[in-house]
Amino acid sequence: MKKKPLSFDKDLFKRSVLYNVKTLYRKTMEEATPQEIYQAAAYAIKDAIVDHWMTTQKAAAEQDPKIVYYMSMEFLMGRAFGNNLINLQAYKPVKEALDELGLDVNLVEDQEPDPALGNGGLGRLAACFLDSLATLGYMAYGCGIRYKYGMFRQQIKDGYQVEVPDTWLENGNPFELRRSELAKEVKFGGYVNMFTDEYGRTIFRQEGYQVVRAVPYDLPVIGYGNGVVDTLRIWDAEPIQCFQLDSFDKGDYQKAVEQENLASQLCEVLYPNDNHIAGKELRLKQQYFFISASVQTAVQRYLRNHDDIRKLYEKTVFQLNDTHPTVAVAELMRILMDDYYLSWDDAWDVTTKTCCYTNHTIMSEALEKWPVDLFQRLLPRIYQIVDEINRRFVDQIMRTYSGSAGIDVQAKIRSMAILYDNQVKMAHLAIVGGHSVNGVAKLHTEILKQRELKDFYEMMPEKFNNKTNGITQRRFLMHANPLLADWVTEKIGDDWITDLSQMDKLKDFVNDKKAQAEFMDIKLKNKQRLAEYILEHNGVKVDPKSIFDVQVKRLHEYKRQLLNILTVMYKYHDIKSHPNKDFYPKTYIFGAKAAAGYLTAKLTIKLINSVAEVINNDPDIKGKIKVVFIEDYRVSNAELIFAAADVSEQISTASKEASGTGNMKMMLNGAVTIGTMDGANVEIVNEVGEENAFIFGLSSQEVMEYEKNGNYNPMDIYNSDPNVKKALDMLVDGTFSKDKELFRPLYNCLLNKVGGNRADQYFILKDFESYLEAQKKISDAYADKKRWAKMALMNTACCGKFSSDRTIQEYVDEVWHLDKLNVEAK
Ligand code: 26W
Repeated sequence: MKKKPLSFDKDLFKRSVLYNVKTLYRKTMEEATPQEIYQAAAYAIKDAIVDHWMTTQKAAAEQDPKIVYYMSMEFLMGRAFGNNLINLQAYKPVKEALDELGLDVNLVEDQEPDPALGNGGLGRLAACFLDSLATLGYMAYGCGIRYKYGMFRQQIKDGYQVEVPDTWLENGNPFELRRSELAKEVKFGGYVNMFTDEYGRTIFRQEGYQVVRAVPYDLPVIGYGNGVVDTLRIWDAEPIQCFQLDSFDKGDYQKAVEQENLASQLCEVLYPNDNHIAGKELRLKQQYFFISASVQTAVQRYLRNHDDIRKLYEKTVFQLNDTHPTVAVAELMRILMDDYYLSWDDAWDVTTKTCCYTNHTIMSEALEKWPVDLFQRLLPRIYQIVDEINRRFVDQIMRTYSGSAGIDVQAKIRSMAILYDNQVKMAHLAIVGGHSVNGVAKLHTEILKQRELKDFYEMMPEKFNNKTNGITQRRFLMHANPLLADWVTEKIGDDWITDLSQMDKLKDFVNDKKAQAEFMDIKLKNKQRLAEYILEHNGVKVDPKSIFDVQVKRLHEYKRQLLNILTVMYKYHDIKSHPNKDFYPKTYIFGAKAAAGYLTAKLTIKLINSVAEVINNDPDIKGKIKVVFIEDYRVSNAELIFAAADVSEQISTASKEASGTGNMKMMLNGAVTIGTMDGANVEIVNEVGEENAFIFGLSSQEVMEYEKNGNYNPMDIYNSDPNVKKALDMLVDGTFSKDKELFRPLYNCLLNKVGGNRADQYFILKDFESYLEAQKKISDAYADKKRWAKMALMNTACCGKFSSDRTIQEYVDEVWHLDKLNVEAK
C-alpha cells in the first residue's frame, strides 16, 4: 500500500515567511536581503519540523525503543534547507510558495552556509547514516562537537591552496535548538583521591580539576516522508561560572582564568587532518569533552524510565566512528563504577555489551596513539581505568596463549596490549572494550582480519564483521540531480526513494534507444549546469560535449591525484607531438582539500593548477583537453559535480582506500568508474559487471607482496618505459613552471627514498601504463554513443546495494538490534 505523503501547509508557510521577515528584521520582503529571506524561510520550515520532532520524542517516550548513539567527531552534514524540504516532502510546495513571493528556491538555498563539521569520507558517512536512521524509523542520536570553525574554506591563489576560516555560524543557525537545560560538566586534570566511604566502598574522586560546561545544541534529522525526526546533538563548551575579578585567592583566580580559556578553546576548530594524527593535546580534550557529555546524557536518559543500570545495553548502543570517540569505553566504566557503584565485572559486562567500533582506515599514520603522560595528566581517573582494562586484557592474552605450541606470548602482548611503549593505543581499547568491530567494505574487512588486526581476529573472531558503506539517495540523487530523479520515477515509480534496490528495474531500459537518449540528455544538461559553475568560478570555458572525467576527494598520496595529473601531462605531450591524432575531447575535473601541513599534497594542488594554466591556454591543443581545479570542494558543489560526471576516478593504490563513498555517489548518477580493485570499487564492479567499468592496476595482494618483500624498484620503470620517463621529466623540465625546481619534490618522491619512505610508495609508476590503457578504452567507449549510454545507465541501474539504508539495516539486524519506532505520519 502506498503511504500518504506528509501534509504541508503552503499558505501557512508563506504567511510565516512574511511574518518572520517582519519580526526578525523589521522589514518587508522588498527590503529584506537574500540572507534575511533565507533565515525567514528556514525558521518557517523549522516550525513545520518541530511538530514532527515532538511527535517522535513522544512516541519514543511511550514505546521505549532501543537507541543508537552514533559517536563521531565529525558530521559533514552539508546544507540543511533543501534536504529538509525533500525529506518533509515539501520541496515542490515551498518552491511554488517562494515563486509566488517572487523568489527563486535555488537562490534562497544558496544563502545557507555549507556546514562542514567534518573532513571527508568519515564525516559524510555519519551524515548519510543519520538520514537513513531517521528514514528507516529508528531512534538515534548523532553525538558530536559544535565547532565554531568547521573545515577551512579553500581559496586558490596563484595556483596554491590558501586556508581561510569557515565562519559558518556568523549569521546563526536557524535549525538549531540550544538546550542549556541539558548542560553537563566535564572535568579535566587534577588528581584522583581514593578513600573508603561510610558504607565501606572504595571511592575514587577526581580533585583539583578544571571543569567546563558542555551545552548541547540539537539539530533535527528528518526521515523521508515518515514523520520521524531524530537528533544530531552537538556540544559547545562554556565556562562554568563567571568568576569574580576581585577574588583575593590568587590560586582560584588563576584557575578560573584557565578554565575560561579552556572553555573558549575547546570547540574552536575542527582538526583539518584526514588520515593523519597530529597528536595534539587539544584534540584529546575535544574527544573526552564530547564523549563525557554524551555518555552522561545516555545514561541519564536510560535511567529516566529504567532502574537497573546493569541492563543499560538492552536499550542503548554506542557506535564509535573510528577510534576518535574511544574514550567512551573508559568513561562509561567510570560512570558505572564511580557514580552507580557497579563492580568492575558488572561494569565491564555493561560496557562491552554497549560499545561497538568501526574502523575506517588502515593507513598507519592514522592510528591514534596517545603518549601515556599526556593521557594521564589530562584524564587521571580515565587513565587508571584504561590501565586496569589493559592489565586484565594482558592477563587474558597470557591465559589464552601460554603453553600453546609455537605461539610467542610476548609477541602477542606486544601487538595487542592497549598500553605499550608508553602509548595508549585507542584502536586496541576500542576492540577490547566492545562487542563488534567492523570494516567498511568487504576487502577492507578482510585486510583487517588477515593483516592489520590479525591477532585480535584470531583471539576474538566473533567480534569481527563487515558493513559495506552506503550513501543516501535522497541527497545525492533527489536533491543533487532532480532531472534524473524525476526521470527514474517516471520509468519505475518512486519506491527507489526509500528502497534503492528498485533501481534494478531500470535494467529493462538499458537497450531502449529512447531511454538511452533521454538519459544522456539529462547528463548533458547537468554538464551544462556544471560548465556554467566552472565558467563563473574558474573563468574557464569547458565543452559540455567533452568527456567529464572527475576526481573529487581529499588530497592524499594514496588516492593518487598525482597519477591522474601525470597522465594528463603525458597526453598533453602526446597531442603536441601528434597534432593530427584522433583524440576525444576531455575535461579533467579535480576538487580536493589538502591538510594544511601536508606539503606533498599542497604541491600536488599547485601542480594541477599549473598544468591547467598551461594546457587551457595552449592554442595547439585546440580545446581537446581542459583541466579544471574546482576551488573549495564541499558537499554543496559536490552535488553539482556528481550529477555531471561521465567518468568517476577511483584510482587509489589497491588496499589503501577502506571503502570510498564518492565512487557510489557518481555511480548513482550514471558515471562509469575507472578504478583499481580497492575498497568498495570491488563491490561496485561486482554489481555492475566488469564490462561496465574500467579496472586497472596492481591488486591489493600484489601491493601487499611488494610491501612485504621490498622489491619494487620504480627507477627500473623510469629507465625502461619512455612514456613514464616523459611524464616524470615534464615535472622538472620547465614545461609547467618557470622554476624548474618547483615540482622537484614530487619527482623525487617517485624515484628516490625520501624521509624514510620507499621510492614511489604508492606504486604510481607501476600502474601508469595500465591506467593509460584503461583511459584509452574509455575514450573508445565514449565515442560509441550507444555503448556509453548503456554503460552509464547500467551504473545507475546497479547501484541499489550502495544505499546507506541498506548499510544501516545491516547494522540494525546484525549489531544494534534496534526497534522500529511507530510514529503516525501527519
Ligand atoms: C586526525 C586523524 C584522522 C584519522 C582518520 C582523521 C580522520 C580519519 C578518517 C578515518 C579518515 C576517513 O575519512 N576515512 C574514510 O572513511 C570513509 C568512510 O568509511 C571511507 O569511505 C574512506 O575510504 C576512508 O578513507
